[in-house]
Amino acid sequence: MTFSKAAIKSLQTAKKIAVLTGAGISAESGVPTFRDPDGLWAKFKPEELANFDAFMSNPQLVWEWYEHRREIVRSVQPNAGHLALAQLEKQSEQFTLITQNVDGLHHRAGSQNVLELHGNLMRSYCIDCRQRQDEVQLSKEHPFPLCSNCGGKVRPDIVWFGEMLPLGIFEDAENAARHCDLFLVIGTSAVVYPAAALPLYAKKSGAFVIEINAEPTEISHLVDESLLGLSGEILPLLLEASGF
Ligand code: BJW
Ligand code: ZN
Repeated sequence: MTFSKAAIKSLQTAKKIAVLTGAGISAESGVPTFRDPDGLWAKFKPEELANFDAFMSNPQLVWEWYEHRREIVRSVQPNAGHLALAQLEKQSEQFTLITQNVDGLHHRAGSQNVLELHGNLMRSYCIDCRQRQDEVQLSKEHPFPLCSNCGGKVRPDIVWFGEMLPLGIFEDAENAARHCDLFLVIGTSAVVYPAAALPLYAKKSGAFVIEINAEPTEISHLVDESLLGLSGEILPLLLEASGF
């Protein structure tokens, strides 16, 4: 694959880099995306599982789904795309990795400055007293977990549709997007807001925006460079071509 001079130069000269990742970056690790033909939403409807009302009406079903996804994530490893971003961070003056993913693979790859916009699959909390309750054990007798502090229902620490993003995290992400020289958008269909607005904030503020995705997306026509292909292949090549 060949890269444009402008893309290489942007990597070589950027002092402040911000990155937005989505489910696509973890696909090569074996974590299903949401909207691909074989993705999570092909089998499970978001309205049945990814909102608070669904959880309240059937916590057992929702927990079965999350437990299944926790098992997948426990069994996989970060891929070359995650590792390339961790390497880029080490060699950058200022670097912010904003992720919509809840799988924790960026941390496991060694990334440090990570903003998790949509929560984390391995964390849970009580809907009544809000205490963290990460040690969730499901069994036939306890098909969904109850709080050890107050007995309330425990839910996954995931941002569902219609819910606010964690306090301060989106503000930090927006700040990074508005003040970077280079913005990378990787493996996201860019349809879920407010995350999908971040590349647009970066572009409006004068950053060079590069998208890496398996297929064109909602924002492809707005970015400076759209690289079509697998992030686990393109990212290492792009870093190598830029002398990292
Ligand atoms: C590869 C690859 C490879 C594959 N290499 N690429 C109308 C307009 C605007 C907004 C709204 C609206 N109606 C409602 C809203 C708001 C709503 C929203 O945006 N909805 C849209 C869908 C229309 N947003 C919200 O509700 C957010 N909160 C909010 O707005 O709060 C304010 C508010 C509060 C109260 C009232 C009103 C306002 C919260 C959003 C939370 C999203 N949560 C989810 C899932 C939770 C469930 C769970 O994880 O268990 O987060 S949704 C799901 O989508 C998940 C993801 O993080 C998110 C983004 O998906 P992503 O990562 O882009 O994945 P895919 O599958 O879509 O794309 C993968 C891409 O990778 C594809 O393009 C592939 O081609 C590519 N790919 N392999 C490179 N190897
Ligand atoms: Zn509680």
